[in-house]
Amino acid sequence: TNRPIRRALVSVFHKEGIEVLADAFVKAGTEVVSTGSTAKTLAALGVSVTEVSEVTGFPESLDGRVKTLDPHIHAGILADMTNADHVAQLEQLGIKPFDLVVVNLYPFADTVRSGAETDAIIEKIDIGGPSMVRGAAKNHATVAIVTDPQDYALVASRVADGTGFSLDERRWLAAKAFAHTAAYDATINEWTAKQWPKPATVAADDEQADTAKFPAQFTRTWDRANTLRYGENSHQQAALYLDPLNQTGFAHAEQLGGKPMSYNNYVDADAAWRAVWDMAPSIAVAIVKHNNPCGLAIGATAAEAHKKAHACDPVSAYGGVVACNTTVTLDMAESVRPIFTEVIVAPAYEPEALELLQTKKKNLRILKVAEPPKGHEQIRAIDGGLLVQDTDLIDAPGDDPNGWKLVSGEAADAETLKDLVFAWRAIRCVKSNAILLAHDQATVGIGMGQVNRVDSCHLAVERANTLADNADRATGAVAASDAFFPFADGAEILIKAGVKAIVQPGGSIRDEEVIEAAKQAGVTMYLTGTRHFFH
Ligand code: 93A
Repeated sequence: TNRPIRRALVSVFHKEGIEVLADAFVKAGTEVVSTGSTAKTLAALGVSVTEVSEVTGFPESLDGRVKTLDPHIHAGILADMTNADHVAQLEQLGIKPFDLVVVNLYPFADTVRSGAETDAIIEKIDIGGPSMVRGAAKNHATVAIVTDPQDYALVASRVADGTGFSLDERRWLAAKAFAHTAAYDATINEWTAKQWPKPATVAADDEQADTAKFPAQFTRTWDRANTLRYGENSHQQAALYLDPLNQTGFAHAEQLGGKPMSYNNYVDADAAWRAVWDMAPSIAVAIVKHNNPCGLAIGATAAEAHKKAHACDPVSAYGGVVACNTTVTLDMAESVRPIFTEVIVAPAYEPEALELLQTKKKNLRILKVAEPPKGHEQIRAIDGGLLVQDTDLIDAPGDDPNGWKLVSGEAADAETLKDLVFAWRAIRCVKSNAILLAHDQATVGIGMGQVNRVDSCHLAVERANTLADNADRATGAVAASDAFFPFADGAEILIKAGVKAIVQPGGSIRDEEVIEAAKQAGVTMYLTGTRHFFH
């Protein structure tokens, strides 16, 4: 089934790596047909190349929009040379078949990311390229299609030794080629659907109009970055995929040291990264385990923030993920050093800090992320579907303390209000039901992920009062609740433990009972009007 490669069509936007192919073509005496600048590049590398326009008898025209879109090219790609009738027709038409097609497409996604004008983006929608790719992939019976520069070395060796590709290999190449054009079109769709939602002039009144945010089809292709050793557990396979239109997000973190990232490392580090940026512009450090913070703090320095965050729950911090929203200093690295830590993530590292972490903590995964998290949509798979929502950011109406409603006790003094604002921002990264106690810009007790709010209150108080040398951290702390108290019982636990102020959304039908409990104890209570569930 092997088919030697005698005649090749090459049309590539990215010319990297092409010298490997050129070398093989020269050695094997392969006949090469090529488009404008690809032909120039190949000629400069010593290949005797025929211009596409010579084959078509038609000049490349309309600023390159029409180059290969011609039957002299496409019949050569699509003729199945195992079919006698096709062979005879080609002969009659005076068209020679191709054995190999090498194409890569105009860089549409790169152009969108570069912030180019609409016209420039449109011009980068490749038409002739995908047509050749699809044609050659369909006709894998006799043509090998190559779209991935990673395969050039393989192609070169098959050209040079004269063997060509087997049918199985051509099928595999065809499958890769279809994935390539599918991804390309999905990216175009994602961009155009956002740019051009259904206008009111064509949307019927009774129909749910498309919006730029939720187009009629959610089509997007992520590129596989790497397969992971395993998923959440060792019997689950897993891989990381990257969004071609967002190349600065956490998933694109640069790893500067340590063991390979695992599935759970990605989940936890992403949560930690998000948590610290909710505190910007203050310097903050978060320590996350199992997608929940076991410590989060603001400090005057990164080292101080880390010490405060660690002190919240030194037991749980063992084997945690540490995120910092500013440069990791040598002091902070020293602070992390004695603690078993899985991952550290930050926007930058002092050179001495990086060296210390790389040399003294060889297993520690060190991640550098270019930009703070953005408000991308959140996607969660359910059986047979996807749920898509806006990312919950610290910009909800209830996040501005100026809009909070004082419903019990005295207005908080400046210090207390600062802690309440901290607690309210911090509660967002705690899984519901979430109760968080804070003091001096640091968490001191966190109750997370319980199926009722009373248990979360017990847990927060218990942790505050048992996990540190100073065994009564609930007294004088402030408390935040991610959603309203359905009954007074949860708030009563916090009040009994000695908290001085509580911030919560309000909105329960029993708000009055909850507020009354706070009033009785003279505890300050604010209602934000907005909740921050995190499921
Ligand atoms: O504008 S196109 O859609 N029209 C075409 O007929 C055509 N043929 C090849 N773009 C076309 N191509 C693309 O040109 C290829 O996919 C490749 O990306 C690029 C190579 O052009 P050059 O060799 O001039 O750099």
